[in-house]
Amino acid sequence: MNKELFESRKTLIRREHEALISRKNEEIFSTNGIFCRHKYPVLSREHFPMEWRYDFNPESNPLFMERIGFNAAMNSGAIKWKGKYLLAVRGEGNDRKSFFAIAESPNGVDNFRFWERPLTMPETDDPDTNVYDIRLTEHEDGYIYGVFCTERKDPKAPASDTSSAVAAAGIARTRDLVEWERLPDLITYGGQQRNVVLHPEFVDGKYAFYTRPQDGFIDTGSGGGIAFGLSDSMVNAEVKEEKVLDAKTYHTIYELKNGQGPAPIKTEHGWLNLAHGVRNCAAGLRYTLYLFMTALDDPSRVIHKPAGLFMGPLGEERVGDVSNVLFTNGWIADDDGKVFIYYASSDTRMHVATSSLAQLVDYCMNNPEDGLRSAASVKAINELVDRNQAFLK
Ligand code: M1P
Repeated sequence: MNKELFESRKTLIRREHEALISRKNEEIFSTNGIFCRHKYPVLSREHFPMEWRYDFNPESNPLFMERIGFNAAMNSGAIKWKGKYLLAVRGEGNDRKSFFAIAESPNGVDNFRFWERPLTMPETDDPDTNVYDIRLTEHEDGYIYGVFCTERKDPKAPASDTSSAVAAAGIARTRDLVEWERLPDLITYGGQQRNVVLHPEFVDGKYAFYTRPQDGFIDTGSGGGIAFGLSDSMVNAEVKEEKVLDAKTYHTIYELKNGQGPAPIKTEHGWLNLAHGVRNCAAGLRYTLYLFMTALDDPSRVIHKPAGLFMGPLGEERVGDVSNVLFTNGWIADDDGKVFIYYASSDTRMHVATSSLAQLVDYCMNNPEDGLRSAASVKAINELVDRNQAFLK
């Protein structure tokens, strides 16, 4: 046995891993003044703990080879917990299976370290093939809920079809983010479901969900957009009626489909909502993020919606397993009004952008809405130029 090789590889890989996870991040100056990107991804496949990847026994792994490989650290739920910034990461193994794992940072922008083990999510009687994109909601009932996509092979697919799947909303709850109680999947009547999110407060004494009814596994078809519905219970959650609150719309960044991001944040002016919109182009599907505000007395009523995208994939963010994608399912609002927006690029890695409630509210309330025609966009530009005349002399 070449003990020297084992030790030297172990030491080198440990040193480089430690340097990566303790690297300080840097805020990048933003000309838009709305949010600041950060220089480095906060998590990537290289961040997974060495103990999850290597067999540390020199007898059984004399070459210190990786035994379990990881492909991506992406679409993460987020929560501030006991003073720490936590991401409920969608890890994806080389085996294509996604799973959840908590990574913790002292400041929200760097030094994210995974907890000792991935999260053990209990299964229902109908086991999940794949689970992903968890949204964490600290509900006023006292639980933290995780609502996520559970994917299973389509039982109606013929034997020759090894791709067709069915997506539904899985639900689990916890009080400590370690022990999770799995509840039955959400029942809805609008086809399949992905991007389902629990609202943090009761609405009319009921649990409120943002849903995304879809005809098929990929196509939303007649699903229509981000919808809203109420359930009497979380233990047997059922939304009988889904009302579309933000419809997919011709010639917008959410022309093909859209989906709610994380649970909305309450402000004195309304609920801040962050979502993703998808459009088709010659390069394939393009996923960008957008922001809108709903009424405090009725979170299903949109009251402000700036035109177009809030963030789109830029530079290296454009490239990855599924290129040209930004996706978000986690953000954290601090007590001082700072907001950490966690987003994944191209289904590969996690980033953070920082902003504030004041900036996001100002953006929602004062940036022009989409007039849905080129002429309306030109009119909005001209109105801004007109208003600027008095200040540019
Ligand atoms: O690959 C891009 C995203 O595709 C899906 O989002 P949607 O259901 O809106 O198409 C999700 O599977 C998401 O995980 C993924 O990032």
